[in-house]
Amino acid sequence: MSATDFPAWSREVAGRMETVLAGLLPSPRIAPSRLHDAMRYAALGGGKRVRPMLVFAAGQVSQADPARLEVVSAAIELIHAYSLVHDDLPSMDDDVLRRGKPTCHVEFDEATALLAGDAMQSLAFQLLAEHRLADDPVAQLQMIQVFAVACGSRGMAGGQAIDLDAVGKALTLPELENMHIHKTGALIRASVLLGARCGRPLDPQALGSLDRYAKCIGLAFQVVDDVLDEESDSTTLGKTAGKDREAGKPTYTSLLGVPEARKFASSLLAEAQEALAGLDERADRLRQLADFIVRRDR
Ligand code: GRG
Repeated sequence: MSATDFPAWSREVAGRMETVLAGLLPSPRIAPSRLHDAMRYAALGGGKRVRPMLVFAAGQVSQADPARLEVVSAAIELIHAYSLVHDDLPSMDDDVLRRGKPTCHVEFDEATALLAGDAMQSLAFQLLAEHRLADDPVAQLQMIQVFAVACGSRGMAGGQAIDLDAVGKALTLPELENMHIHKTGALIRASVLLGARCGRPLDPQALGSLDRYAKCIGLAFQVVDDVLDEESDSTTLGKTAGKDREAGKPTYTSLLGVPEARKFASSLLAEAQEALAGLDERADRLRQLADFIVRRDR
């Protein structure tokens, strides 16, 4: 497939993820079937699959085996799906719409949604432990450690704690950035780093470039998310638009306004592209993905 045909490539990754996740998630015919149904409801049939795209694009840089990238992508999507299910619970964002359908706790019930999130998190780590992801087992253990930190209190879950604490408060720009580096950025960064580590060992300079790219793109993703939350509608987004403003949450648009937030996203995009300057055409998918993340409309 041509390197320029990004839409076809992104559809291929999304289709592949659907098949891979459907095969890895427990069947609803196996007990406890309601829990398994809820896990499949939350993880299948929706989402842009941006994180798997990042895994596959980073894997191209190190010429990684696609079978390894599938496992890492599945694990990351399961963590992402768990975070969305828990984030939507009445005790957190209390939302009723996700990926264009009722949230997991609305479709099932609160306890089942909580357990579905828990079980998806466990399944993610089970997959990383069960499948060969690196030639060297120690390198694989390091990958799992990097991933665990990205998901935990020093990563995504910690970012969510900062987010919950920030409701109704006026955060400074550095405080907002810190929140999003953890809440949204940590998993996006892990997608790039783990995808790259599935293949041939990269030199420290290339790894540093990918890390810088991932940090910029993780933050840009959130800035654009804030702009879309402000400017788009619930049907296009598949989730309730304008929720953050309504809840009194600090966002890039509440701090900077939409035009400045857009400019900030563009400067992060430029920095992400600049970070890849030393890499050859194997990084082209990452370059295209950076554009997609900043220019998307949902
Ligand atoms: C509950 C531990 C815990 C963490 C929740 C990531 C997160 C922390 C909550 C998700 C809620 C949210 C709106 C976060 C902001 C940006 C974001 C991660 C949006 C959703 O990601 P997309 O746009 O979603 O990639 P799709 O549905 O396309 O996969």
